[in-house]
Amino acid sequence: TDVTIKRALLSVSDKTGLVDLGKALAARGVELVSTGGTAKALREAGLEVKDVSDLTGFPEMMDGRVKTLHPKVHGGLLAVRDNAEHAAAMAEHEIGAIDLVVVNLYPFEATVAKGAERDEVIENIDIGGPSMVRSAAKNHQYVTILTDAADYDAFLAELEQTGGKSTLTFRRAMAAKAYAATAAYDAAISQWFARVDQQHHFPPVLASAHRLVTTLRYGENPHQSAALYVARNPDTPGLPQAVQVQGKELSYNNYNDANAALELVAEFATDSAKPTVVIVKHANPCGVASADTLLDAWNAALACDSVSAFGGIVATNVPLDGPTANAICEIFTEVVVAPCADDAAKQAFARKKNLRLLLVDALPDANRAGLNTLPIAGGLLVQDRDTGKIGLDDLKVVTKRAPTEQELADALFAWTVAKHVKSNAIVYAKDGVTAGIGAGQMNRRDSSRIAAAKAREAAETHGWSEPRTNGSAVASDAFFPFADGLMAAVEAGATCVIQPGGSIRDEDVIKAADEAGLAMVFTGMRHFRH
Ligand code: 93A
Repeated sequence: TDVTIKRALLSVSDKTGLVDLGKALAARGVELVSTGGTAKALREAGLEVKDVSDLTGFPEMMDGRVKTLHPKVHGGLLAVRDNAEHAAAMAEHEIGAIDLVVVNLYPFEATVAKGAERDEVIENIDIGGPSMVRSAAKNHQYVTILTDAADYDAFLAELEQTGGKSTLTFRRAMAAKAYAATAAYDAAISQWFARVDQQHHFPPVLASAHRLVTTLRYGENPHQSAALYVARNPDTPGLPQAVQVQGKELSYNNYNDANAALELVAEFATDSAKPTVVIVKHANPCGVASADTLLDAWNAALACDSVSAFGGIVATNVPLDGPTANAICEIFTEVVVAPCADDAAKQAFARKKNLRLLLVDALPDANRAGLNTLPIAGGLLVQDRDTGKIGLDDLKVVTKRAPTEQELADALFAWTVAKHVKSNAIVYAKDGVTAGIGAGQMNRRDSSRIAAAKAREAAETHGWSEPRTNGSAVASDAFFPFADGLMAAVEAGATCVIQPGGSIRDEDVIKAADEAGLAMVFTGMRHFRH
């Protein structure tokens, strides 16, 4: 699979490193073919170069728009060398194989950046260059493509090592890089069009991988423009298709919240999972419950924080039925998302014209691989999705008292919810229902207190004799750095704690837990979410 480099085609706008590369190639007896400016630069360095126009039999024409777009070039790049028909075509049309392509493109972005007029910008859309890059990269089985001067040295080192050859591993890596380069190039062009035509503006790295579905009325706030894109190539199986059955157009915040609700309810997709309801506000769950019926789950989730649930986004893990739909309709709800709804449920929702009902063909796979992106000033942070999952076997009991079976079940439930709550996240749960959720605070003790206060409020609202945090399990998305956060949970009546562990003060925290008679388990895994 090593290929001897005999003929190279060089066509570069940025001539950095060109002469050194040309000299090294010539010294190895490689034939150099080049376009106008590149040939000139090589000749000035005393190298022998063949003009591409001699190869094609056509002059460079139309202001250079047509230089290398010719079968003598692309046949030489694309021919499958051990294919008899391809070889015959090469012989018949006198097409010589090209082993190496060195191309960088017309400086489109630099031309835009310097504030050039439209005509000059358009003239700097490279056509022949990307075509050669793509031809060479496609045929990387035989052809080496270099699009970045930073790779010239590595390439020459390879020639040195192999006695003038390139390896398939190297060619494949360069091909991948080449397509990334042409994709980014086209993305920059499309972004320029969007900008000058005052359309929605989108980072090129995402624009190349995503397709615009629709512009939205506005973004998170009315003065922000916004749009919805979907992945061009959903290479991750397990993503649902959603159909909007009724209701107003979805807003930016609706999409964001519906996604948060759906991603959380998707954690309850196993065969043994009970009917589960998630209510989300501002991308945080404010009530989550599993119960024997969906209606019971709805009532329990709602009771957790009925104030916050007003104008909420509801997701279920099982098809919606009439009784549940009727109950949901009793309070103002922005969006309901579920896998399927029976006729009675659809009729119930139809009474609420504005309520957006989304039906998905399946719940998303909570464990699917994928990337999360977060824009930062001048860039983008990219990380794997948080697919970390904790089972019973992963838990380490660290207190004198081990949790009861019910405590363990509640602890895991609370832990699953906490993964979907913005940090610092504290979640109390009892009997498969969240009892109190503290989200998004800058310290863990405040989150604990807020969660407990919400549980007290719920008890007052519903006339319960005690808040549901009494006898609950409490989950913390990251370790308790001090015992005080834990003590807030003890005050609220929690009897079991689930947390990652790993603080330098773990010993203090465990001691405090033992003194309070708590059972505590460590997960060894953190679930920050910002
Ligand atoms: O105008 S083009 O789109 N038409 C072509 O046929 C073509 N072939 C190479 N631009 C074309 N190129 C580009 O010319 C290369 O991508 C490179 O950026 C540039 C090199 O031109 P020169 O060798 O004259 O400096």
